[in-house]
Amino acid sequence: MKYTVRCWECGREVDDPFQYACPHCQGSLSVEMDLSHLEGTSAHDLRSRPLGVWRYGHFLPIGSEPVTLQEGGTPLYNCRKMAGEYGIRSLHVKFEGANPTGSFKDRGMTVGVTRALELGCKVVGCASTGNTSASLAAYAAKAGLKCVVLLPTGKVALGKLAQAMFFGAKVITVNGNFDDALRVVRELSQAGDLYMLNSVNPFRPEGQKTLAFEILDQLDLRLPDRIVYPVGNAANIWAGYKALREWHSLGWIDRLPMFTGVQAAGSAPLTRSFALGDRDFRPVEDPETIATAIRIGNPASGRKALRAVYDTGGVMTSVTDEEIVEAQFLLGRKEGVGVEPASAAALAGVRKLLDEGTVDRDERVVCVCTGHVLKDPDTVMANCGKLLRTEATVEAVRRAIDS
Ligand code: AN7
Repeated sequence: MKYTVRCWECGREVDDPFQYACPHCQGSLSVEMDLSHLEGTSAHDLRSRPLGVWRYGHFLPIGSEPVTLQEGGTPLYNCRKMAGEYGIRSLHVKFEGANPTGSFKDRGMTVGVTRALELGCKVVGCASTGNTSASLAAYAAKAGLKCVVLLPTGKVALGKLAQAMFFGAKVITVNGNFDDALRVVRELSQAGDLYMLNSVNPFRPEGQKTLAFEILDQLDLRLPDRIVYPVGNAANIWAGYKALREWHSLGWIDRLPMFTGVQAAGSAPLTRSFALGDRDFRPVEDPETIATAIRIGNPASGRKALRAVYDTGGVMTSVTDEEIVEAQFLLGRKEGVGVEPASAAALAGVRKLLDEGTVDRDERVVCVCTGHVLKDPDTVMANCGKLLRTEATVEAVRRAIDS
């Protein structure tokens, strides 16, 4: 695998594997893959390999045996009833909850933790709204690495916290939000305390590219009109765009779908700047939303995400907590698919954009649903009505059924 790590802003090559920003301009980094050996091939040539992250090894900057939990290969559901409810031609859900730790983060972590081993690191760490920490903890366990995770106190869904602790990470909650935790982890990584596996590490989004590759493979390379992502720290939507740009550069596809991002209304810095037509953004100081996964005010990959949206004719929008919960329950009860609130934001965004007329009813849309419903049982219980408890008799149970 030949590749170069470059500053995404100024284009300079960055050789030091322990830099997470450009030493010259502080811009964010990106891996540039040399794909010349794939010229003259097509996406069909990969079809004999099992669906999953490592089907796409040619597009990943890893030369060693990967640390893998068999991530990727998640279902793409054709949600006909949801499509009917929303009044759109076709709506697919890419269900990332089916990954080993229940979120899309596993795609980046298999690459990131393998990279940590290649570099001889002993300690890995991240800041997280929850899913990154759960995923890193699992892959660090598999790799035999020490793992440190920093979480915002009181704002991490129970399932995610339980996973990080279960897999043996050193779990530290900081008094502040995700943006504060990321600042501290950046400093720790610069001081050499740990190898940082947040998505500012350019190897993480490389793994996350495979989410978009899989969507196209599962649609037999019939491009959807639009792919909709929930947006928090903003790396995933950019990774999808980078992925399809790579296939486009090889001539494997002839256009790109419209990359569309959805933020929660209480933490929507990118949506605000999109509305102004800006390519940069101002952070939100006190982000707040029920979708704690995307409760992020200063998205590290915000500028990259805006590029993905502008370059493909997509949009950024935001949805309220009520709209998120409504979409989450509709998907569960119409389709039997359980996703966490942040993931449901993507669906709620589709409904809103349809109602506004921004999304056409004739479009074929794919929603990326990033995490499993079991990640956040508290939100489910708070919105489910109450349990029915009765005497253990047929009569009492019949009364309860009819109530
Ligand atoms: C379910 O775990 O940032 O826009 O620290 O868990 O690439 O950040 C999680 C993000 C969407 C947003 N859906 O993805 C973390 C973290 C779920 C998530 C996102 C996250 P990005």
